[in-house]
Amino acid sequence: MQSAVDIALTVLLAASLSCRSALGGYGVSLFAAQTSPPDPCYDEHGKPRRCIPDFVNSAFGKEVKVSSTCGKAPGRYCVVTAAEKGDERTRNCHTCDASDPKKGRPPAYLTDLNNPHNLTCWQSENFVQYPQNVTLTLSLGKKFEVTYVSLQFCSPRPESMVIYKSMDYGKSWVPFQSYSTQCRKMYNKPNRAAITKQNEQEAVCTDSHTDMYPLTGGLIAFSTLDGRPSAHDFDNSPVLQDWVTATDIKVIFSRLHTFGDENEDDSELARDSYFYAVSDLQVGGRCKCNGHASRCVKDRDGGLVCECKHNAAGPECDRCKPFHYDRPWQRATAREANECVGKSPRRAEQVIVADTRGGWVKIGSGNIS
Ligand SMILES: [Ca+2]
Repeated sequence: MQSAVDIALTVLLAASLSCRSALGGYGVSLFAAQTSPPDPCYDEHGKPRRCIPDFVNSAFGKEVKVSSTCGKAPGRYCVVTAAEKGDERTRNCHTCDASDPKKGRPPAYLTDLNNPHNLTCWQSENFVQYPQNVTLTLSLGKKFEVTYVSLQFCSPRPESMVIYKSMDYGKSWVPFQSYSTQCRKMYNKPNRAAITKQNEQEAVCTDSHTDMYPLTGGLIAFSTLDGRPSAHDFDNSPVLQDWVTATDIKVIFSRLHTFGDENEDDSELARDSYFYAVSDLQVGGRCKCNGHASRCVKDRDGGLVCECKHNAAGPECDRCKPFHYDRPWQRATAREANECVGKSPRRAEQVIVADTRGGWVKIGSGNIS
């Protein structure tokens, strides 16, 4: 129950605010000072315009499911070093132990803060060699438009690996790009095939970035639009808009590089030197909102959704909200916001008043907008 004083205060406050509003917009400027910065989805005149969420590393802090991690039972691994290619190699051996925070190399180290002065590396078990593989699977939680996928290695880079994407939360997967010294043999694909307008949505295999050197710190960075002819006209390319869309990313390490010593005399020492280790997995891109939202927010269930403007709706602002179907939904472009058009009925109102003869008559009806 409100006390009499409270009610009196409320009435006074309401009265003073309405007075200020009436008196030359004082009330308006009072509120303007308190509101957040202008909405990027509208220009200074309130006209809708395309808006997009910030560019982020959507892998950061997310859980990566990994098929193999060292240290379930504490075990030896050896790091091979050589000042340069052809130099004599030395091995320094350590222990991987998942139960010891100082000696564990867990999957969480794939997506933690990447500090170049203190690299944290996830590491697989030793010698998971072809035809066995190691997979890393990452769910982004919703559709993103992915610009790049990158991996920074602590071990040598793999001899063969594939990056896949899913657009349906992991039900089906398509390759994004593969890397191999033997594209044809491993993945039945030509090496560095040309991409034309006819096959822009096709994954390519390349032998670049597959050298065993550097033995640590090597990078693989796949740029989704690189070399694709319609990239400069992305707004008008539904094929490429589809190509960059992903809900999940999977990386399969197919084959380890070795020095060929794994079957020699001291094969155990050699085998303990071959594993996959990665310090940073990044998926650079933007939350996909089709140009109708400037940010993504958590919904009631904790899932990520676009904060749709322009009368659009859906997790990716991929449809029009009810009563706004006056023209078909469209993605916003740099030139045209393509907002959904229509009017929401606040209430279907019928105004009925008493007529002079003692009966009732309807004097107005319909939508108030
Ligand atoms: Ca790390």
